[in-house]
Amino acid sequence: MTMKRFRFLTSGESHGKCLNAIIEGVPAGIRIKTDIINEDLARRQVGYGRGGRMQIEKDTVEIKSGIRFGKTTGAPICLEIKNNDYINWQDAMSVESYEYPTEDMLRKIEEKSFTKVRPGHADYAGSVKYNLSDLRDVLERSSARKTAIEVAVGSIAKQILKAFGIMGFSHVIQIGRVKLDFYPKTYTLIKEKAEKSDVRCSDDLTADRMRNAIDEAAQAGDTLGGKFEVIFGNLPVGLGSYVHWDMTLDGRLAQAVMSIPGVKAVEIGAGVEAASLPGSRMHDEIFVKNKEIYRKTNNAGGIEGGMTNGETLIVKGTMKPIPTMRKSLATVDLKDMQPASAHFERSDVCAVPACSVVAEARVAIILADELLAKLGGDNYVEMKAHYES
Ligand code: EPS
Repeated sequence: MTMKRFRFLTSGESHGKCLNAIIEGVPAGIRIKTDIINEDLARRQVGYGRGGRMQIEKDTVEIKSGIRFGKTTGAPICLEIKNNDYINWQDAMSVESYEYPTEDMLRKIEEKSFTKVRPGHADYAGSVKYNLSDLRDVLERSSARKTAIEVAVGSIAKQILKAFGIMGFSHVIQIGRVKLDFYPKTYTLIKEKAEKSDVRCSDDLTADRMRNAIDEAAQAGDTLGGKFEVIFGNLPVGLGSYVHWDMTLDGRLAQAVMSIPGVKAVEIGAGVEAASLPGSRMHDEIFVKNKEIYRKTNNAGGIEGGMTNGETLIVKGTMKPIPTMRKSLATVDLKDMQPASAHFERSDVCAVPACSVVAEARVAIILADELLAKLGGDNYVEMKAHYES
C-alpha cells in the first residue's frame, strides 16, 4: 500500500527465528512505551479457540533503534519479536543448506514438509507463483503469525494517535452463527466488557453462546469465522480525500483490513445494510447547537466523501473460518497429482478475537499515516502547533 508518511516493512517466518519491522516517518519527540506494545501483543494472543502455539509463545517486543529514553528521535524504529517455537524448528527452518545432513536432520525436515494443498489457504497459488514444491515454504510466510509484528507496529501508531487525543478499540460482533444483538449503551462500556472477555464480546450471554459454538466446531474437527468491529473516536475532520480514488480514507481502510489473512469483507458504518435503506434513512441529518455541528445517527461510520467527518469511525470486518482443519477437505497431492485429504497441522479453531486486535492495529496505522501527512512537521512540537491551528 502506498503510504504517505508512516512507512514500514516486516519480515519473518512463522517458525523462523523472529519477526522484524522497520518503521520510518515517525516524528521526533513522541512518547513510546514498550509495556503498551507488549500489552497489545498479549491482547492478540488471547482468545477462546486459539491453538497450542499460543501456549508456547509469550510475544514481547524488543525495540532495537529509533527510541531513546522513551521518546522517538526521528530515526527509523526497528522492532523484533522472537519466536519461542523456533527451538523446535531449527533443523527444518535452517537458513544454510546442509552439506552433510544427518539421518535425524533429514527426518525432521521431511516431517515438516507437505504437498497436500489446503483448500482456502495460500498453498496452491503460492506454490505455482513462487515455484515452491515444499508447501512449508508457502505456509511459513503466508501464516497469520506475521500479524504479531504488525500489532507491534500498530501499537506505535496508536501511541502517536493518542498524543493527539485519538483513541480506539475493537470487539467481536459475531462468531459462526452467533451474533451480538445487544450492545452496551456506551463505547466505554463495550470496550471495558470486550477487553475482559476471551471472545472479545461485550455481552456475557452472547459470549457464552460464542464459546459453545467454538466448542462444537472443535469437536467436529471444524473451524469458525465471524465478524468484528473497530471503532476510533476524536478524529479531526478531513483525514483522507475525495480528489483521487487511492486517497479516499474508506478505500485505504478497506485495503488495510481486507489484507489481514482470512478477511473476506470490510464495511464502513451501515456497510452492506446501505443497500436496503432509502436515502432518507441512510444519511445522517446535520443539526447545529451553539455553532457546533452534530448528528443523531452515524450510518456513514464517520466517513463522507472519503474523508473523516468528525463522527466516530466504524469499520467492520468479516473473517472466514480457518482453512487448516482436523476434518480435512478433499484436495490434490501436488507430489503425484493424486486425490488426497488436505494437510493438517496444529492450528486455531477460531481466530476472530485475535483478528479484531490485528484490524485495530491496521486501522491505527492508516489513521496515523493520514494524521502525520495532514499535520506535517518533523517533531511533536511542530505537529502539535499545526494540530492546534
Ligand atoms: C499464529 C501462529 C500459527 C497459527 C496461526 C496464527 O502458529 P502454528 O502454525 O505454529 O500453530 O496458530 O496461523 C494460522 C492459523 C494460519 O492459518 O496462518 C499466530 O501467531 O497468530
